[in-house]
Parts: sequence; C-alpha cells; structure tokens
Amino acid sequence: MSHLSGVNAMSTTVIQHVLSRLRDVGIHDVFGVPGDLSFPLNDALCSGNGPRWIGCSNELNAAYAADGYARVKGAGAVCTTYGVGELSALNAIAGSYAEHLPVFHLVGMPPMPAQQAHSVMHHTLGNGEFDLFRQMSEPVVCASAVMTPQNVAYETERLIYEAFHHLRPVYMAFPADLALQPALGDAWPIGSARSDPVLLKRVIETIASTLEGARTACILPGFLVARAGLQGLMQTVVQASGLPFATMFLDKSVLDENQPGYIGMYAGRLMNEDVREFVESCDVVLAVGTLLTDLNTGAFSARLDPARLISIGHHQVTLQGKTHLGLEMSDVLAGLAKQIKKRQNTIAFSARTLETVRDCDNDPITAAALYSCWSRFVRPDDIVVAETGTVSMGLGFAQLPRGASFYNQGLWASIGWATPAALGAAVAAPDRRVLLVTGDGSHQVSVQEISQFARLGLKPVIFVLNNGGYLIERLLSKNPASGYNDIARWRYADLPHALGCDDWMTARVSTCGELELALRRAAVADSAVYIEVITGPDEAPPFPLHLRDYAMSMYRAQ
Ligand SMILES: Cc1ncc(C[n+]2csc(CCOP(=O)(O)OP(=O)(O)O)c2C)c(N)n1
Ligand SMILES: [Mg+2]
Repeated sequence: MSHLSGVNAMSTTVIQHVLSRLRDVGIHDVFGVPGDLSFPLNDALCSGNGPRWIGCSNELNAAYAADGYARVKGAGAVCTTYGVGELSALNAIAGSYAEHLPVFHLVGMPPMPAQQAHSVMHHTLGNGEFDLFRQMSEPVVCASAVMTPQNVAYETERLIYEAFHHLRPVYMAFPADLALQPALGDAWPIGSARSDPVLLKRVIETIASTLEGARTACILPGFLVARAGLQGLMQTVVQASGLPFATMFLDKSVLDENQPGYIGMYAGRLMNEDVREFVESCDVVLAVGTLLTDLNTGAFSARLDPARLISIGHHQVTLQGKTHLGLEMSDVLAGLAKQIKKRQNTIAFSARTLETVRDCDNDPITAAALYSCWSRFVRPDDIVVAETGTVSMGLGFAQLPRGASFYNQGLWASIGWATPAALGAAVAAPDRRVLLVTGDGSHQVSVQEISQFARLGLKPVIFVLNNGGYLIERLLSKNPASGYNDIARWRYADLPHALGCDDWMTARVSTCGELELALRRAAVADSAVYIEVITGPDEAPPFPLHLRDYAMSMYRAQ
C-alpha cells in the first residue's frame, strides 16, 4: 500500500485524526479557551467523539491544568487560539518543558490564503508574518509542526514520538481551513528507542557488581521514573535490591513513602541530618531519573561524590563519571531487577514524619501546628498539589500515607501553577481526593480556576494559607519588611461563593481549635471544601528558614 493512501477514510478531518490519536495515548480531556481561529478545533472537541473540552478562564491556567493532568496521566493537552491565546500559555508550557511533561499544545491559526496573502489579520502583529509565534514557542517544545492534510498522519506520529521520547511539550498549529479538510496519507510507523544490547549488558553487570561490592549503598529514585511511567519497575528494583531509598524534593512520592526501605527526604545540609549523613557516606548512591537542582540539593549544599554516584537517566547512564548514551531507563531497570543481589537493610533508622503538635484551642496557628495538622489530614491515595512558596516546603517533609502522590513545581516554580494544576489532576483522577495547598500570593494569580471544579462537579479540598503576603520572599530578600512582599488583603473564604461554587463547605480559621474543627468537618464533607487558614506573617516551616540561614551564611562568606 502506498504511504499516500489508506489509513484515513476520506471522512476523517485533519483535526479529527489528531484528536483520535491523542485519545489513543491516554488524553481524554483537553483544556483551553476558544477563539475564532481555533473554532475548527473547538468544534471537534465539543462534538462528543473525541477528548472532552474543558473550558478554562484563561490560557495560562488551561496550560497549567494540562500540566497537572499530565502529571497524573502521563500526557496532557491544551488548545489555544493564535497569538493572544498561545502566548498566554507559554509560561506554563515552559514549566512543562522544564519538568519533563508531554503536553500537546494545539493552536488554531489563520487560514492558508490569509497567510499567503500576508493579510493584516487580528491576533497578528500587523506585519503579515505568520510563523513568529511558532518560533517563540520553539525553545520550550521539543518538536513543532503546522498540520496539513498531506502531513497530518506522519507529523502526528512524529510529534507523539518526540513528546514521549523527550517527555516535553510539542506544538501543533492548525490553519483554520486545513483543519477541516480530509486527512490524507498513512503514518510511517515509528518504533520506540532501543538500548544498545552489548552496552546494556555490560552496564547492568557493572552496576550490579558495584552494588554487590559496596559496603553501604542507597537509591535516590527520581521524578523522571514517574514521568516515564516506570514506578512499578523501580519498586521492583528497590525490593529486589533490599536497599534503602531517599527522595529529593522534586522526586517526592515517586515511590510509596509508606514502606520499610524509605528513609526520608534528602535535602543536602538543610534538613534531616541523619538522612544526609547516611546518603553521603554510602559507598554507592544509585540515582535514577533525578536532577541536581538548587531546591533538590538544599541550595547545592548536598555533597554527592561523582566517583560513588551511578546515575541512570531516561536515555543514558553515568558511571564513574563517564556517560554512556543509548541506554533506555526501562531496559536498565528491567535488567537490574533480574540481576541485582538482595542485601539485608544496612541502616538503623527509618523515615519519620513531622512531629505531632497540638496547640491549645484559642492559640493562633503556628507553622508547627499547621503542618502537623495538614500531614495528619492526608489519606492513602490522596493527590496533594502543593504550590511554590512556604506551603510546599513545609508539606514536602511530611511522610505521606500509602498510595498518596505529592506534586509540586519545584524546578520551574511559577506561582499560580498549583490551583489550575490541581484542577487538571482532579479531572485526570476523578476517583481520588485532590488536596490543593496554596499560599495567598500564589492563589491570587489563578484563583478563578476554582470555578471549574464546581462546573465539573469535582470535590477538591482547598487550603489557602493567608499569611498576608509573599512569606518565602520575606525570608529570602534583604529586608523582610520590604513593601513589595505585601499583597492586597482578600477575604479568601468568600471567593467560592462569588465564583459559583455554591454548595462548597467553606471556613476561615485563625486559631488551632478552629483549624481542628474545620479539618474534622472537611474529612466527612460530602462537598468540595475551601479553608482559609490565617497565620501571622512570619509563620514558616523549617526548610525555608534553613534556606534563609544558609543563603545568609553564603552571602557573608562571599
Ligand atoms: C510567576 C512568578 N512570579 C513571581 C515569582 C517569585 N515568587 C516566588 S515565591 C513568591 C511568593 C509566594 O507567596 P505565597 O503564595 O503567598 O506563599 P508564601 O511564601 O507566603 O507561603 C513569589 C512572588 C514566581 N516564583 N513566579
Ligand atoms: Mg503568602
């Protein structure tokens, strides 16, 4: 059969073809804001045959929602209109790029005749140029294409391949007239990446024997394991090895924290001194899909000796300081699962969660009491979406119950991400309870999106920490009293009502007694829950405080 005929019956349009392939790879919902240039996409998404359309309040939020969805389902999609829409989404797309999430960005474009005539169209810069916005997206996607009837079959497969190979966003533009034309041509089947078999065997043997010869060793499973959908295999390796494991901030909850081998969070010199001491003293540290970012390493205070570090990446392995390309993480883990020798657990301590703190009923809410209450509130299998700022830095050090997932945007760290990302996670996992924990400053960026939970009948539990400003910045900036860290005072607990979340349980709490009571009600509520927690402006958990002290000591040393 010629590759220019076949798979697509004449009745399948360009956009229908793409949407049906996106559904095949697990994308059942597409977030977005409509526009006249993307009507063909919007119509197809509302036709009832493909992924469902989830309208958002703005494109930035829609793309954050797609990011949150992708964290749960492995891939997500956002649909925007030309120029004005797509550029609003770019910050979020960059975040998905940084944090390795395959997000498909579908953009409606002016029709081809208008492009060819260099017409001065709305949503353009008025200069007759039509490729500029795709170029602006280029650095934050791993591949892009303008979809036509002739290339749609091939380009769809290529972009799907690229998105999953690199675990990064891709950009697909649809000229409005071409999107509705019949798709022509077959896809050339694209295989998946394979490891070099000889190298693979050698590297697996070396890793297994190095671990065997080590007096002490541990594993650092990383977020790329989750992104690549290899948590099951990683768990098998941990069990087969009998080795203890710790996680860094971005990697939190990649494996169940409720198991004997888990020793806690490793954050360089800033937290959990016993974990640091053990990890850094090991003869071998096996890192799998981790990134040594500033936050992960406790502001680069971690000291992992490269000579003792074995690092398994998504497509390569670094051993004794030498990187071997052409090795797939899935193949390396599968080989290790078979070959690794089990050893008895060599460590003498196990992870502990935050200390239980119970202040008296009428006391104001301290950070210690708050994070202790929050960590006890998390149930098995909950999804916790924690915003950049002090809340994620506090909750990140609570030990999670069985099956619970913790999501934060620890590398890109764009405030406002968590509220729509929690929406995306809730759409992706309607059977799991979603807890959103956000600071007031971050919530102000993207709060409108709580209305989509109500619109879709989803029931999240939302906590907004009202500490009257940008606490993390108060801690890290030269002058904590600088006015730029103050924000407008809002009555957060009144927002759900104004935003159409009519039957939600809401509460505003400022004492420990009120907090405990609200949490008891929330635990049994049959509706969504929105709790505004008021604390003093300086109530911070230990991690950001240590970060501040460490930063200060570094400044002084310079
Ligand atoms: C989009 C974006 N703008 C600005 C910043 C800088 N920034 C980092 S944290 C933060 C304040 C967060 O405040 P809040 O959500 O109230 O959390 P808190 O630290 O008070 O708990 C700001 C402005 C950022 N990370 N992202
Ligand atoms: Mg705040």
